[in-house]
Amino acid sequence: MQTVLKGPSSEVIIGPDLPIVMIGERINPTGRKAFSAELQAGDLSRIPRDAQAQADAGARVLDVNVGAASVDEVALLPQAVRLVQDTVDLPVCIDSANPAALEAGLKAARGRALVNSVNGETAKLKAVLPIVAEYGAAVIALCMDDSGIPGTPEARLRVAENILNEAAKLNIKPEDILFDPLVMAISADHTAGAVTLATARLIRQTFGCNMTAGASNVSHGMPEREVLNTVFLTLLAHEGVNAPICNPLTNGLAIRAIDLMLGHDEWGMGYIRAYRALAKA
Ligand code: THG
Repeated sequence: MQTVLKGPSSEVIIGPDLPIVMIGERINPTGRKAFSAELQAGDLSRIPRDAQAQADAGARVLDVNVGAASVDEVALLPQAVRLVQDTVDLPVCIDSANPAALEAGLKAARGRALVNSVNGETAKLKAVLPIVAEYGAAVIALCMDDSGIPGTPEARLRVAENILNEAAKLNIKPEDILFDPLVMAISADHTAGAVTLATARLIRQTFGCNMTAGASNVSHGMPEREVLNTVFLTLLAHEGVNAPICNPLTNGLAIRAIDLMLGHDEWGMGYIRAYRALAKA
């Protein structure tokens, strides 16, 4: 099963036997005070720099999230999307909790974008899936619904199945859905990583769909976050998460190492190229 995304004049394919597609997470005000303040002042000048740096570090898709407190996302998200794609020829992953902002972002996006995100909540399905269908986009589907985030892998799988069925009604195909098994902080629950990994395995076995995950969420509140993030990305990849949302500046070389170890990097050229780029920078 292959998910095809497009930039202004580029194409990215996500599939089980292909190299991992990094979705760069850094255009997001969460935990970034300076960027939040800039967004609140309407200053988007950091975005081209962040976009270029992530692309240079191997990101193949860029997440775009401008959801700082009191920001008008409907106005700002399309501007941010245009700025990203004026800088780098990559598909965008349009990240907002607000369906109107998602639609405004889709209008501004060139190529074929990824919508971040829908979930199994009745209202979300109703608001987001028709937009995804109308724009012919792909979509990230979070394994949670009106009762919250299920505690077991089996219950998360049932949410995924429900989303697949609702999407099918609008002719959105399984290959155009990236499931997100949901990554929670390991500092709050030491079984959180295991539940996410088991969910990913079930989704891969049952539906064969491609998957994403916000890997960096796992390490909130813990020391040496990079160690935890790298280890978790490795385990996630082994369970079929082939398009993680992560920080390419810190995870780029590890991602290429994972590809190499999984047999997805002939002669290790991807790894060596990433090493050389890092050594030069
Ligand atoms: N699933 C999906 N989308 C998502 C998430 C997910 N989007 C947002 C988030 N989770 C993934 N993106 C981030 C972005 C930043 C961080 C974590 C996940 C992060 N930021 C640092 C902090 O908060 O401390 C600061 C980063 C910095 O200064 O560079 O950790 O799960 N579908």
